[in-house]
Amino acid sequence: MINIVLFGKPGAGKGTQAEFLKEKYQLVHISTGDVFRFNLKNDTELGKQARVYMDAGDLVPDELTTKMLIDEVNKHLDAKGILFDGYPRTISQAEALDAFLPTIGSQVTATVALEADDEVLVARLLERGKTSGRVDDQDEEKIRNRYQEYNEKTAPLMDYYKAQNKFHAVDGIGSIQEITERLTQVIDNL
Ligand code: B4P
Repeated sequence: MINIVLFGKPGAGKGTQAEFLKEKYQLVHISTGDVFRFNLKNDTELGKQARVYMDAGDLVPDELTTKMLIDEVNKHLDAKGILFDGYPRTISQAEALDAFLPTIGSQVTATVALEADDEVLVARLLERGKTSGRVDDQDEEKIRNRYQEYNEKTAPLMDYYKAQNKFHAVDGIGSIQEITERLTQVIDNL
Protein backbone atom coordinates (compact mmCIF):
# COMPACT_ATOMS: atom_id res chain seq x y z
CA MET A 1 0.00 0.00 0.00
CA ILE A 2 1.14 3.59 -0.68
CA ASN A 3 -0.13 5.63 2.23
CA ILE A 4 0.22 9.39 1.97
CA VAL A 5 -0.53 11.81 4.79
CA LEU A 6 -1.59 15.22 3.47
CA PHE A 7 -0.57 17.76 6.04
CA GLY A 8 -1.21 21.49 6.38
CA LYS A 9 -2.89 24.29 8.27
CA PRO A 10 -6.67 24.76 8.05
CA GLY A 11 -7.50 25.88 4.53
CA ALA A 12 -4.07 24.94 3.14
CA GLY A 13 -5.85 23.02 0.39
CA LYS A 14 -5.68 19.44 1.66
CA GLY A 15 -9.22 18.62 0.62
CA THR A 16 -8.86 20.46 -2.69
CA GLN A 17 -5.66 18.62 -3.67
CA ALA A 18 -6.89 15.26 -2.39
CA GLU A 19 -9.57 15.29 -5.09
CA PHE A 20 -6.85 15.26 -7.80
CA LEU A 21 -4.36 12.99 -6.06
CA LYS A 22 -6.84 10.22 -5.30
CA GLU A 23 -7.68 9.93 -9.02
CA LYS A 24 -4.08 10.13 -10.21
CA TYR A 25 -2.70 7.52 -7.79
CA GLN A 26 -5.90 5.45 -7.39
CA LEU A 27 -5.95 6.00 -3.64
CA VAL A 28 -8.83 5.76 -1.21
CA HIS A 29 -9.34 9.26 0.20
CA ILE A 30 -10.16 9.48 3.91
CA SER A 31 -10.92 12.99 5.13
CA THR A 32 -11.63 13.00 8.85
CA GLY A 33 -13.26 16.43 8.46
CA ASP A 34 -15.62 15.05 5.80
CA VAL A 35 -16.49 11.97 7.87
CA PHE A 36 -17.23 14.18 10.87
CA ARG A 37 -19.38 16.52 8.74
CA PHE A 38 -21.32 13.51 7.36
CA ASN A 39 -22.05 12.44 10.95
CA LEU A 40 -23.04 15.98 11.94
CA LYS A 41 -25.44 16.20 9.01
CA ASN A 42 -27.01 12.85 9.84
CA ASP A 43 -27.18 13.68 13.54
CA THR A 44 -25.47 10.42 14.59
CA GLU A 45 -24.14 9.86 18.09
CA LEU A 46 -20.60 10.54 16.79
CA GLY A 47 -21.85 13.73 15.13
CA LYS A 48 -23.44 14.92 18.36
CA GLN A 49 -20.19 14.34 20.24
CA ALA A 50 -18.01 16.05 17.60
CA ARG A 51 -20.20 19.10 16.91
CA VAL A 52 -19.30 21.12 19.97
CA TYR A 53 -15.58 20.87 19.19
CA MET A 54 -15.84 21.45 15.44
CA ASP A 55 -18.16 24.45 15.70
CA ALA A 56 -15.71 26.10 18.11
CA GLY A 57 -12.73 25.37 15.85
CA ASP A 58 -11.24 22.95 18.39
CA LEU A 59 -9.83 19.55 17.55
CA VAL A 60 -12.14 16.64 18.32
CA PRO A 61 -10.67 14.45 21.12
CA ASP A 62 -8.10 11.91 19.94
CA GLU A 63 -9.91 8.82 21.18
CA LEU A 64 -13.07 9.60 19.22
CA THR A 65 -11.15 10.60 16.09
CA THR A 66 -8.82 7.62 16.06
CA LYS A 67 -11.63 5.13 16.55
CA MET A 68 -13.49 6.68 13.62
CA LEU A 69 -10.33 6.66 11.44
CA ILE A 70 -9.61 2.99 12.13
CA ASP A 71 -13.23 2.10 11.28
CA GLU A 72 -12.81 3.93 7.95
CA VAL A 73 -9.51 2.24 7.09
CA ASN A 74 -11.00 -1.17 7.92
CA LYS A 75 -13.64 -0.57 5.22
CA HIS A 76 -10.86 -0.40 2.59
CA LEU A 77 -8.42 -3.20 3.34
CA ASP A 78 -8.16 -4.08 -0.36
CA ALA A 79 -7.10 -0.52 -1.34
CA LYS A 80 -3.92 0.17 -3.33
CA GLY A 81 -3.21 2.90 -0.86
CA ILE A 82 -4.83 5.54 1.32
CA LEU A 83 -4.67 9.30 1.19
CA PHE A 84 -5.05 10.53 4.76
CA ASP A 85 -6.50 14.06 4.67
CA GLY A 86 -6.61 15.77 8.05
CA TYR A 87 -5.34 12.81 10.08
CA PRO A 88 -3.13 12.67 12.10
CA ARG A 89 -3.41 16.11 13.71
CA THR A 90 -1.75 15.34 17.04
CA ILE A 91 1.27 13.29 18.14
CA SER A 92 -1.08 10.85 19.87
CA GLN A 93 -2.97 10.35 16.57
CA ALA A 94 0.31 9.81 14.68
CA GLU A 95 1.40 7.23 17.24
CA ALA A 96 -1.97 5.51 16.98
CA LEU A 97 -1.62 5.37 13.17
CA ASP A 98 1.92 4.01 13.46
CA ALA A 99 0.65 1.35 15.85
CA PHE A 100 -2.39 0.44 13.74
CA LEU A 101 -1.05 0.27 10.17
CA PRO A 102 1.41 -2.59 10.84
CA THR A 103 -1.53 -4.68 12.11
CA ILE A 104 -2.82 -4.62 8.52
CA GLY A 105 0.68 -5.11 7.08
CA SER A 106 1.18 -1.48 6.15
CA GLN A 107 2.80 1.81 7.18
CA VAL A 108 2.85 5.54 6.39
CA THR A 109 4.84 5.95 3.16
CA ALA A 110 5.26 9.75 3.33
CA THR A 111 3.82 12.95 4.72
CA VAL A 112 3.42 15.84 2.30
CA ALA A 113 2.82 19.28 3.78
CA LEU A 114 1.16 22.21 2.02
CA GLU A 115 2.79 25.37 3.33
CA ALA A 116 1.11 28.78 3.30
CA ASP A 117 0.97 31.98 5.27
CA ASP A 118 -1.78 32.29 7.93
CA GLU A 119 -3.19 35.54 6.55
CA VAL A 120 -3.72 34.06 3.07
CA LEU A 121 -5.43 31.06 4.63
CA VAL A 122 -7.71 33.07 6.90
CA ALA A 123 -8.89 34.96 3.81
CA ARG A 124 -9.53 31.66 1.95
CA LEU A 125 -11.59 30.26 4.81
CA LEU A 126 -13.67 33.43 5.24
CA GLU A 127 -14.34 33.30 1.50
CA ARG A 128 -15.39 29.65 1.71
CA GLY A 129 -17.55 30.51 4.74
CA LYS A 130 -19.79 32.66 2.52
CA THR A 131 -21.05 29.54 0.75
CA SER A 132 -19.99 26.43 2.72
CA GLY A 133 -22.48 26.79 5.55
CA ARG A 134 -19.63 25.70 7.84
CA VAL A 135 -19.92 27.43 11.23
CA ASP A 136 -16.14 27.08 11.71
CA ASP A 137 -15.46 29.08 8.52
CA GLN A 138 -17.70 32.05 9.26
CA ASP A 139 -16.23 33.67 12.33
CA GLU A 140 -12.68 35.02 12.26
CA GLU A 141 -12.20 34.31 15.97
CA LYS A 142 -13.02 30.62 15.45
CA ILE A 143 -10.74 30.49 12.44
CA ARG A 144 -7.88 31.99 14.49
CA ASN A 145 -8.59 29.40 17.19
CA ARG A 146 -8.06 26.68 14.57
CA TYR A 147 -4.59 28.12 13.87
CA GLN A 148 -3.83 28.13 17.58
CA GLU A 149 -4.89 24.48 17.78
CA TYR A 150 -2.66 23.78 14.77
CA ASN A 151 0.37 25.54 16.24
CA GLU A 152 0.03 23.84 19.62
CA LYS A 153 -1.05 20.34 18.66
CA THR A 154 -0.41 19.69 14.96
CA ALA A 155 2.85 21.54 14.14
CA PRO A 156 4.92 19.17 16.35
CA LEU A 157 4.08 16.42 13.85
CA MET A 158 6.57 17.95 11.41
CA ASP A 159 9.46 16.90 13.68
CA TYR A 160 7.77 13.56 14.33
CA TYR A 161 7.80 12.70 10.60
CA LYS A 162 11.18 14.37 9.93
CA ALA A 163 12.68 11.99 12.52
CA GLN A 164 11.31 9.13 10.40
CA ASN A 165 12.61 10.71 7.15
CA LYS A 166 9.04 10.88 5.88
CA PHE A 167 8.42 14.63 5.76
CA HIS A 168 8.18 16.59 2.48
CA ALA A 169 7.06 20.21 2.15
CA VAL A 170 5.46 21.88 -0.85
CA ASP A 171 4.66 25.56 -1.42
CA GLY A 172 0.86 25.83 -1.06
CA ILE A 173 0.56 29.25 -2.69
CA GLY A 174 -0.23 29.36 -6.40
CA SER A 175 -2.95 28.03 -8.67
CA ILE A 176 -4.60 24.73 -7.69
CA GLN A 177 -3.04 23.11 -10.78
CA GLU A 178 0.46 24.39 -9.99
CA ILE A 179 0.21 22.96 -6.50
CA THR A 180 -1.05 19.60 -7.82
CA GLU A 181 2.05 19.49 -10.06
CA ARG A 182 4.35 20.21 -7.10
CA LEU A 183 2.72 17.44 -5.07
CA THR A 184 2.91 15.02 -7.99
CA GLN A 185 6.66 15.65 -8.33
CA VAL A 186 7.19 14.74 -4.69
CA ILE A 187 4.99 11.63 -4.81
CA ASP A 188 6.51 10.38 -8.09
CA ASN A 189 9.95 10.54 -6.48
CA LEU A 190 9.08 8.61 -3.32
P1 B4P B 1 -10.98 19.73 7.81
O1 B4P B 1 -12.22 19.34 7.15
O2 B4P B 1 -9.82 18.79 7.71
O3 B4P B 1 -10.69 21.11 7.16
P2 B4P B 1 -9.80 22.29 6.79
O4 B4P B 1 -8.55 22.25 7.62
O5 B4P B 1 -10.72 23.41 6.91
O6 B4P B 1 -9.42 22.28 5.27
P3 B4P B 1 -8.47 21.91 4.07
O7 B4P B 1 -7.00 22.14 4.31
O8 B4P B 1 -8.87 20.55 3.61
O9 B4P B 1 -8.85 23.02 3.03
P4 B4P B 1 -9.57 23.03 1.63
O10 B4P B 1 -8.89 22.18 0.63
O11 B4P B 1 -10.98 22.72 1.89
O12 B4P B 1 -11.21 19.96 9.39
C1 B4P B 1 -12.33 20.62 9.96
C2 B4P B 1 -12.49 20.35 11.46
O13 B4P B 1 -12.74 18.92 11.69
C3 B4P B 1 -11.28 20.62 12.36
O14 B4P B 1 -11.19 21.99 12.74
C4 B4P B 1 -11.59 19.68 13.58
O15 B4P B 1 -12.54 20.24 14.44
C5 B4P B 1 -12.18 18.46 12.93
N1 B4P B 1 -11.15 17.43 12.64
C6 B4P B 1 -10.85 16.95 11.39
N2 B4P B 1 -9.84 16.04 11.47
C7 B4P B 1 -9.50 15.96 12.81
C8 B4P B 1 -8.51 15.22 13.52
N3 B4P B 1 -7.66 14.37 12.91
N4 B4P B 1 -8.44 15.38 14.87
C9 B4P B 1 -9.27 16.20 15.51
N5 B4P B 1 -10.22 16.95 14.89
C10 B4P B 1 -10.34 16.83 13.55
O16 B4P B 1 -9.37 24.53 1.15
C11 B4P B 1 -9.86 25.62 1.86
C12 B4P B 1 -10.35 26.71 0.92
O17 B4P B 1 -9.29 27.24 0.13
C13 B4P B 1 -11.39 26.23 -0.10
O18 B4P B 1 -12.39 27.19 -0.21
C14 B4P B 1 -10.62 26.08 -1.40
O19 B4P B 1 -11.43 26.34 -2.54
C15 B4P B 1 -9.57 27.18 -1.26
N6 B4P B 1 -8.32 26.84 -1.95
C16 B4P B 1 -7.70 25.64 -1.93
N7 B4P B 1 -6.56 25.68 -2.66
C17 B4P B 1 -6.45 26.98 -3.13
C18 B4P B 1 -5.48 27.68 -3.93
N8 B4P B 1 -4.39 27.09 -4.42
N9 B4P B 1 -5.68 29.01 -4.19
C19 B4P B 1 -6.78 29.63 -3.71
N10 B4P B 1 -7.74 29.02 -2.96
C20 B4P B 1 -7.58 27.72 -2.66
